[in-house]
Amino acid sequence: FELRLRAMSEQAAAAAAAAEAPPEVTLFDKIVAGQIPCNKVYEDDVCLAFRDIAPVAKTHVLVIPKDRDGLSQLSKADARHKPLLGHLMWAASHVAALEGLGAGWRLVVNDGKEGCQSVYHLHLHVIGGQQLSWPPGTGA
Ligand code: DGP
Repeated sequence: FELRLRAMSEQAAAAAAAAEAPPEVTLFDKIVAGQIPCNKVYEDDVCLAFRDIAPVAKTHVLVIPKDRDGLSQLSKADARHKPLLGHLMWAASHVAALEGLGAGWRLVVNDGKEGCQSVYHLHLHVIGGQQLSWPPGTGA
């Protein structure tokens, strides 16, 4: 039941976020700027990785580009973003290694309302630290 309730609230948050115009300055821009604190796991000149405020598993880290460059969501990607996207994939793998996820982990990108995206600043979820289940699907 709790899982179901959580899925419903994530859908509601995603619907609310999708209904609004994407903000000029996102919540994650504020984290990059140090205006909102985060629990940092990894940082370089291109990206920042920090613990998700509402973890879905023992390890749940978000990897974000410091400069969003139009990537409010993955479906906005065009050819110029290829190096950045590659860097983020590498950083996710690096974070998994730093977090000791050698037994396996998952990389998730939620896109848009039906993908349950709630923050419109591209982010990769690195999830693991315990046995995960599959498929993610509808949760119905
Ligand atoms: P998504 O649903 O894919 O858009 O994921 C957004 C994630 O961001 C969600 O798992 C919760 C997380 N989140 C939201 N606000 C904050 C915050 O202020 N700090 C941190 N660390 N995570 C946040």
